[in-house]
Parts: sequence; C-alpha cells; structure tokens
Amino acid sequence: MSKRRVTYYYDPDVGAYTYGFGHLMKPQRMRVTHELVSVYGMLPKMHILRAKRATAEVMSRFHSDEYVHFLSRVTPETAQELTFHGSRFLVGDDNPAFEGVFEFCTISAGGSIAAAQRLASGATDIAINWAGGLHHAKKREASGFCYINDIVLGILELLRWMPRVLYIDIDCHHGDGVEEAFYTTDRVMTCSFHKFGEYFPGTGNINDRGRGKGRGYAVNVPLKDGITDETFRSVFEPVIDKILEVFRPSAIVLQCGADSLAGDRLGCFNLTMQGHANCVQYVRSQNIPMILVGGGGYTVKNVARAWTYETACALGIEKEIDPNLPWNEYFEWFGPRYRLEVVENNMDDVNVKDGSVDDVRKTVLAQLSEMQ
Ligand code: ZL4
Ligand code: CA
Ligand code: ZN
Repeated sequence: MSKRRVTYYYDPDVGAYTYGFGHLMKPQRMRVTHELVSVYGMLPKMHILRAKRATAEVMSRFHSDEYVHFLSRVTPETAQELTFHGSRFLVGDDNPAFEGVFEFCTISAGGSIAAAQRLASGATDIAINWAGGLHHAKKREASGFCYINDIVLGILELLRWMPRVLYIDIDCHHGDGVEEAFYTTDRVMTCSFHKFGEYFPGTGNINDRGRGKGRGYAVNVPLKDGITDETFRSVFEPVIDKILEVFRPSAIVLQCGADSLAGDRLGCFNLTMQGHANCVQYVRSQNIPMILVGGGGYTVKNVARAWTYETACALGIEKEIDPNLPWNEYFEWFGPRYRLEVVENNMDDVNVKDGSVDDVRKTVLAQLSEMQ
C-alpha cells in the first residue's frame, strides 16, 4: 500500500467523439471515469497531464504510411470513395469512419506515448491513459473498434530506453495486434488472458508462443465463459509470477480492458470490480514502472467504476474509497444502489465446471519453465 508517483493523462475532448448511432464503443466512458476520479478527490493526488497529440509521423513508427495517410483524411462522407479506390483499411461495421476518427486516435495514441516517455524518464512510477488500450489495430488495418495501436506505439517508445517490456492484457478479447507486432522479438513479452473459442478475433491459442527469437515470448491464456474472481486469480498470479521470474521486465504495460467484468454487453466473464482490480494491485506490488491503459468495456457505468477504483489502486488509496458514490454529474446512471461496485452474477464458471482452468494453468507454467 505504499505510495507511488502517479501521472494521469486526460484530454477533456476525448469524451465527445462517437463511433456512430448504436455502436457499442463509447468514448464518453473516459469522461464519466474522469468525473468519478474527480469527485473522489483523486486529482490533487496525481500529476494530471493533457498529452501532446500524436502526429501522423509518430504513428508511422508502427503503421504503414498509406494507412495513416488514409485515416488522417477519411470522413463519413469520403469513406466510401476512398475505400473503393483500392484501399481496404476499414473493414466492416466494427470500424466506421466516424466524424473526427483521426483526432480521436491522436488523443488515444498521444496519451500512451507520453505515458511511456514519462515512465522512461523516471519522472513517474505509474502512468495512466484510460483512452488507450486499443489492442486490435494492425499495421495497415483497423480491427475490432481499434484504428491506431497506442499500445504498440507506447511500447516502442519504452524500448528506446529500456531493454525489456512486459505487456499484460486482461481485456476479454485476445490482444492480437500487440502480440503480432512483437511476435518475433525477445525484448517484449506479451501475455493475454481472453475468452477463446467462437469469439472475436479468434486468435490466442495456447500453442501460439512467438516465432524465431521471439519463441516463448508470446503467452496466451485461453479461458471460457463465466470466469470468477477466484478462478481468474488462480491463473493470473502464478502465471505473472513465473513471467517475472523468467523475463525480468524493466517496465510493464497493463491493458485493463473492462469487458472482462460481470454484466458487460460484449464480454462473457464474471469478474467483480475487485477481481479485475486485483490484477492492478498484484502487478503494482512488484515495484516495476507501470503503464495502465484502458481497452474494451461496454457497460459504461461499470467501466467508469472499475477504472476509477483502479486509479485509486495506483495511488494506493483504495482502502479509503467510500463505496457509496459521491454526488456527481452522472449520479442517476448508478442506481439503484449508487455504489462503487460491480457484482458477480449467477452464470456458471465453465473453466471450473469442465476443469479446463487447471490444464491451462499447468500448460502455461510448463511452457514458461522451459525458458529458464
Ligand atoms: C457493432 O450494433 O465479431 C458495431 C459491433 C456497430 C451498430 C450498427 C451496425 C450493426 C456488435 C458488434 C451491424 C454490426 C455488425 N453496431 C458487426 C465479425 C463481425 C463483423 C462485424 O474490446 N459485425 C466481427 C469486435 C467484434 C466481430 C469486438 C472488441 C474490442 C476490444 C478492445 C471488438 N467483431 C461481427 C460483428 C452494432 C454492433 C454490435 C460487435 N463486434 C460485437 N463483437 C464484435 O477488444 C477495444
Ligand atoms: Ca486479453
Ligand atoms: Zn475487448
């Protein structure tokens, strides 16, 4: 519970973007989170910064010039014609060319890059960018609501100054874009926990472990519906322990996708806010410089609850947080209990029911032991 220097990146414009009517991804969740962080009195306890927006040139450290150029020009009106002229950068209804899509990406990516610079400079112990975590974006293609991969750009920045970076992903979906970007290097270890089996994006098999020099440096923990706090913890903690032992990272990027919470509109896990936050607490307790980014999360009030609580965990003040929500601009959203909590539901934990979680834990730990 000791104190850490925390830097929190927030751009007040981010909450105004919308992916379009009926789309599940709602940038407004960052604004609701910020409101709760604010009414809980956390702002004076951190460095609050508005990051410089990422430029097209910086984005091209990972993405292709053609794709970044396309994104920087596309509008809802020109999407059709730009797409028909041979380019297929935005595929399907998941990734609409919404109004301001490029600006939104400059904010999300700018935050993660700034977080990486600040961490690498030694000016902070923990940097937070809830607008980041868009783990599906590919070098030349948008995927799964993600256009620019802020995580890859942040890790590339860290690699300028640090030998080894660990990436951990607790979003309900597989962190495919980040895994793919670093699949052949031994300087970045990626570890994703995700629902696997008839679920987007379909990758993240336990036997996908990296290639060439990167063999063993991609770790995949495939899970099934209904995982509870206790089950998740029973695999998260030993796997992370073993990774820290074999990889000894200089910095950790933790993607806190909140669609792994109970009651998410897209996710199928059964984690409470505490169970989700336990990952933040556990990683923080290792005393390694850390970046927290957002990611998925489609039941907005629960996303705001979890990321608010996790901001408190970063500060080490979670024990002092009043479970009854203070009055705030969105108060009526949090009824009928008006509490800072996400409770579990009565779905079956298939991972326990069919015993698969024990096999998964055993297999992943054996794979990691091979590396020693
Ligand atoms: C929607 O209602 O599985 C998008 C997406 C937009 C509104 C209007 C369009 C209606 C569900 C999802 C038709 C939409 C059909 N609207 C989308 C194979 C698919 C092809 C596209 O948390 N259709 C693709 C992506 C996943 C697929 C999950 C998770 C991101 C993250 C990090 C990305 N895509 C089938 C779906 C709706 C929509 C309703 C939707 N899309 C649910 N799951 C997907 O990991 C941020
Ligand atoms: Ca994941
Ligand atoms: Zn997700």
